[in-house]
Amino acid sequence: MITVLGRRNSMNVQKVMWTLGELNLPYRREDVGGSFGYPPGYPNPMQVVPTIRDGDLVVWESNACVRHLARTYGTGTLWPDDVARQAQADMWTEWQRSDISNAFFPLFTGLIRGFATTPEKLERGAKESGRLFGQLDTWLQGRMFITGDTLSIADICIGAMMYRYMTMPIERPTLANLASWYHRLTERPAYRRHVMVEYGRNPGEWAQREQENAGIQ
Ligand SMILES: N[C@@H](CCC(=O)N[C@@H](CS)C(=O)NCC(=O)O)C(=O)O
Repeated sequence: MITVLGRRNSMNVQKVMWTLGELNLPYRREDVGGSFGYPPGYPNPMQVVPTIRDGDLVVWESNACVRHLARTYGTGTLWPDDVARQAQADMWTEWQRSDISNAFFPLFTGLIRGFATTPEKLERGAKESGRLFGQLDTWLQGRMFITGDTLSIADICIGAMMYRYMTMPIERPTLANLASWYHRLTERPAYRRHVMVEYGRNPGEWAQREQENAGIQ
């Protein structure tokens, strides 16, 4: 049984939950982080979520958690079994953690969570996110998913952002391949269950949704 420590409305936790759902693995999730705080002895030195326990092994850093689960339980599916596709999955997973996160997180936290920002920063974040997602749109031409015909860790790490990117009140460029890919994600039961979690429009609604999601597995 895998234990996930992390609140349900965290995008980084959602990556892990979605992975578990795709792999059909049994799990237990505990509410940690945000308004739930951190229990004594929480085994992540960074004091952030998610953290997973898989037997005696503790893993933190969301993309490392996704990789661990995919390599251990999803080789040939979420972790492709040929080296070219592994490299592509890795490449885009790194891109999620670096380029697109740098553009998207200040936009999301400024617009929805009430973190300090300015209209100029929000505009820049939306423009830069649109530009970067445009690169992914080009890559997706002729591909169902990021590494080909089947879902991989790259789709999970980037796709976990997409629900928010596509539903936030921001300007988005028209990107047909990206929109089709997103639509394919929304048809997956594990995506609907773990990622398409309403997050509210402001800090008050965010806090309310966080509590409403307490205890949901
Ligand atoms: N690089 C880390 C970032 C983790 C992170 O910053 N998580 C956020 C939630 S998405 C967090 O823990 N925020 C503080 C909190 O919820 O208490 C990862 O990918 O796991």
